[in-house]
Amino acid sequence: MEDNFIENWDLFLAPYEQAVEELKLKLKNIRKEYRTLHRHTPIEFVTGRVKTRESILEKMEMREIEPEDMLIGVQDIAGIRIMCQFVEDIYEVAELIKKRTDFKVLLIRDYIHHHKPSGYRSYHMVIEYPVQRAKNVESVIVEVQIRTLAMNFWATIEHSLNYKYQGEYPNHILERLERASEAAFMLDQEMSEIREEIREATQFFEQRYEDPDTA
Ligand code: 0O2
Repeated sequence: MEDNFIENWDLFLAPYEQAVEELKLKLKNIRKEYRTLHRHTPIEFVTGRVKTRESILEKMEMREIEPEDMLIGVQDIAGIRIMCQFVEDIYEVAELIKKRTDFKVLLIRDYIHHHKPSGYRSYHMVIEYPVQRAKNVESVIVEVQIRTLAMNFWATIEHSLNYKYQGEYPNHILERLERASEAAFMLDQEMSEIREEIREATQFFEQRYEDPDTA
């Protein structure tokens, strides 16, 4: 696919880079605040990335997205991933995000209550984030994915396999992936059942060992 519909890709991607850096810091600060108050933090860790030019073009080609529809069709040029211990934490983080005044939530896709046919589970929020540039404010779209550690484990493995098989899984792999997705779901359910005990144990442990994120 031709890439000249964007004059300068570095310049185009710069506000997305800035949005990801700022959001990572803001979310890490939520974690820090909870820890300072010695409360269970719903955020375990945060990662973020900006799609490369190649990856944007690849997605557009695969989904037959025209250049003028890029911003609607590729909503995850900037992506933030928030990992949580428990499913309940995901919804707590989602509430915190909805109440923020520094950006706007545009839409929500709950792939936990309605998992994808692939077995993918995660909570997606598409937000509009205003980035203060040198001379103006540029609003960019950021996809925030919130998931448990178990959901993240499954999605990471499936993502790597998808690269190899390009979505055309042999049956035995497909079956294993489906079973692994159910197993991850059950692991989350089991952990939720004993979360009060886990929380107490974690807090006890954390008070003795310094968290590099809050140091
Ligand atoms: P990467 O490398 O992860 O950044 P839509 O399908 O358009 O209604 P959705 O699902 O939010 O809405 O968008 P999309 O484009 O399908 O998926 C966006 C991102 O969600 C993907 O990014 C993945 O990170 C994750 N995702 C969605 N479905 C799956 C899935 O079945 N398996 C895994 N492992 N991840 C998934 P990219 O573009 O794949 O890139």
